[in-house]
Amino acid sequence: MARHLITSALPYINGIKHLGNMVGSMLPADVYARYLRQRGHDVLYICATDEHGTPAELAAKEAGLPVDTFCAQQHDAQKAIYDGFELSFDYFGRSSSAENRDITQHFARRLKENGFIEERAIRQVYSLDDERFLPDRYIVGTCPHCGYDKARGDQCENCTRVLDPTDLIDARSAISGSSRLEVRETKHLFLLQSKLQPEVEGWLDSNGSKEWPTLASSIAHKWLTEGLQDRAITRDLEWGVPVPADSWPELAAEGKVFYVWFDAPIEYIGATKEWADADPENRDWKSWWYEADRTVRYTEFMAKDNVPFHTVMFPATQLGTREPWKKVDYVKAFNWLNYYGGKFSTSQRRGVFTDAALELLPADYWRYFLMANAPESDDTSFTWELFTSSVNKDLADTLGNFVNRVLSFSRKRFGDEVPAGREAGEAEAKLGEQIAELLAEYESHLEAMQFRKAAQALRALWSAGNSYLEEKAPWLEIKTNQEGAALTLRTAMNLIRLYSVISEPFIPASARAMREAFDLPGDDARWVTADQARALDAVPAGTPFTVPPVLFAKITEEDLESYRERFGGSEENA
Ligand code: B3M
Ligand code: ZN
Repeated sequence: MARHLITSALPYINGIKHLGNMVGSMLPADVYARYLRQRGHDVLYICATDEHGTPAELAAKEAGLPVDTFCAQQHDAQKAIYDGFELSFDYFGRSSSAENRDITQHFARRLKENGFIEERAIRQVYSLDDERFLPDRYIVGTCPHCGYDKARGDQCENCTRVLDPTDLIDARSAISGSSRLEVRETKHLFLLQSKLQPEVEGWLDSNGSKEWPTLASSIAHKWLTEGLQDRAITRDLEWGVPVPADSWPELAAEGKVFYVWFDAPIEYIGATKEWADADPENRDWKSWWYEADRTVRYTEFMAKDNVPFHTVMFPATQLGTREPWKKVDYVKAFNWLNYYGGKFSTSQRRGVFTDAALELLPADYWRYFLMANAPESDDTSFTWELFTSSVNKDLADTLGNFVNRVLSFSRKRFGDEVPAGREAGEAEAKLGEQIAELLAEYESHLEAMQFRKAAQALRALWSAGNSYLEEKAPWLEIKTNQEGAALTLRTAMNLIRLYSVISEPFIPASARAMREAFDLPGDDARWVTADQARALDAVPAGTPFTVPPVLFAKITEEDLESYRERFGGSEENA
């Protein structure tokens, strides 16, 4: 048994996330966490809302709410959706917590003591009408590179170039629209990443990053090759972790707060402390994070744009404290999920959002489709056509139909208990071998976090049941050989029980329904061994069972049409 610390990138607070966000971080982390728990490992899966920064302040303003109220509401709204998706967080925290404030300030103090934080005077845009500095997205104007007239102070959305607010042409305040702006000098804290570069490189070379997916390791190395820049880690904002007055009285008095990307990764630790503070008698956050290297394996899940922050900047921050903080062991990074080849867009609300998805269909449909098509080696696309065919073929026909057919036929012919029938024969031995082999394949893909391949292997396991059933054809067999038909059905029911265990990481609700079909007291989802898979006898004859309601309803042509209409299909995105 190992200890596994798992985190997924913290969803930003400014709005409901889309399916691309879901498949790029939280969902695969959940699949992995569930699998490891079933195997008996000690798993701690931590996530939180990322609540600071200008987008939060601006979204709150748009909603007409104080930013703390807005964040509290949005946190609850996101949490409810993730519960709906059955994400099995051990804790879902908030980066605005007192825990994160304390730990972030502690990090900053230590970095200062060790000479990795420096105060520098920089020139920033100040709005005379708003009476404040305008960091990042608080300033808009025309992009000097492409001429787009709604470019933000930190980046042009049109050409994606990273900007400095002073680059913008015809700059104006995003708050008031005022263009009475001037450049003023103000002091900020800088993290001296350039000084930490050699250590980050040394750490990356020695920590097994060569085994990471290329996507993660190549991005990390690219950043290092380009050279780490010192970065401003404070902002002039109301909402954020305050710069501690004991270390920087002047900046604290000016109300400076830390930049969101400084405190967000620290919230992985902060949220773990939130988890422990909720039950201090029984939970120990430090053993996961502090001097934990030898016992804990730490895996992070994220989309590719988040990789530099996690593989370079956060480790640099940790190393600079000169304290034994747990650093990431494995980074699982994802490409983009597109919507019909175009981008999912939060600002334009294009694509399928997590709230709407759950209104349409149960979580398992989405979980399965998304993981089976996860953008691992490349970007992939969501289309309603692909989604429909995957749900109908794999979930409804291959798995759901098998379950319902076997259980209802057996009940009709043999009653409410698993029938006895003959001893297992050659066909069952062959099936057992095949299942054990496929299971080993499935496990190795899950261990390697190769989710598309794992989904394929899972599908192959479901198909093997169908082939067995077709071959034995118990509905014919029963006419001449009652005992033989009973054996076939008993074996098929054992497959259902096996499916209930091994499908759990992908489709937990349906797995539960399958498991609960059998009255096996004390049965849990504990993983099966190869021998158990080969024997297929966990559900003995005489076990009472019920027929669950249809596991997966097919998506009809009319449904498909209505989805296309409601969400927009290929035409709009071509
Ligand atoms: N909040 C993800 C994003 O909004 C960002 C992740 C933080 S992880 C520490 O792109
Ligand atoms: Zn541009």
